Amino acid sequence: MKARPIVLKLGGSVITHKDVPLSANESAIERLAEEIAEAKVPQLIIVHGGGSFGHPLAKKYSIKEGFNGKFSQLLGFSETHQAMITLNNMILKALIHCNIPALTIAPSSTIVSKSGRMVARIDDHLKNLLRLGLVPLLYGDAVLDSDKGFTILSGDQLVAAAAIQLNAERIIIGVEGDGLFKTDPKLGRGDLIRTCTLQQLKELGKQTRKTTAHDVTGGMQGKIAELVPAVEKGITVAIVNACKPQRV
Ligand code: IP8
Repeated sequence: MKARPIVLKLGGSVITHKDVPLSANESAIERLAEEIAEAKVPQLIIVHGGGSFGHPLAKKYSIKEGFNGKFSQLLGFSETHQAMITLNNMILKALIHCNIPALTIAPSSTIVSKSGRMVARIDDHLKNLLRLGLVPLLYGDAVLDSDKGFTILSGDQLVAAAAIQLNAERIIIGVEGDGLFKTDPKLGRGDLIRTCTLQQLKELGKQTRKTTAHDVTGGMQGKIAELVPAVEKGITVAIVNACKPQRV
């Protein structure tokens, strides 16, 4: 491959209205597609989160916890995945509209996790797409799990796995806030961390709150836990405010 790829995550709270179920933030999606097109990154992988499409349904049906044997939960699994492909299609459409040759890889059809962790390699498939000049597009999804029946695979886990397997140059995580804070900015004592070492990131992971009300995949703490192994491999991670124009 020519250049080392960049893996970009579009956070669910950026591309959807997190408080309104199944509500996409269309203007943010269109703006981000334009910004991605302008950036002309030679090897790019995009992963998006679930926001108000994936998380409320995953929570309602306890999808992350695994299959409980009930038919109603099977329908919930289908519904969660359906919500994600609906959101994915909006993003795909916006990217294609901006002349980005994106191609969706549906995690539910390609990945089987083991106790919630992605064990398979996806790099061959990604490399084939990148070689052709395509932009692989993945997303957090409801996936089959060899131990639990099914579960939720977060976009952050996919980002880290793709970046590690492909020895990415960089991970860019587009979130709703300005990045990592020493204390939770929503609690009023935000102190933005501009740069941080691997050791500091590990410490922060312990201090950060586990979940937000809407998030089944662990909020910022889940994000940090997924990113640590990528940073350990020497991959730089930038966490940027994707709600602000031109940050991504
Ligand atoms: O928003 C979760 O992905 P994330 C996807 O990246 C679902 O954690 C289906 C809840």
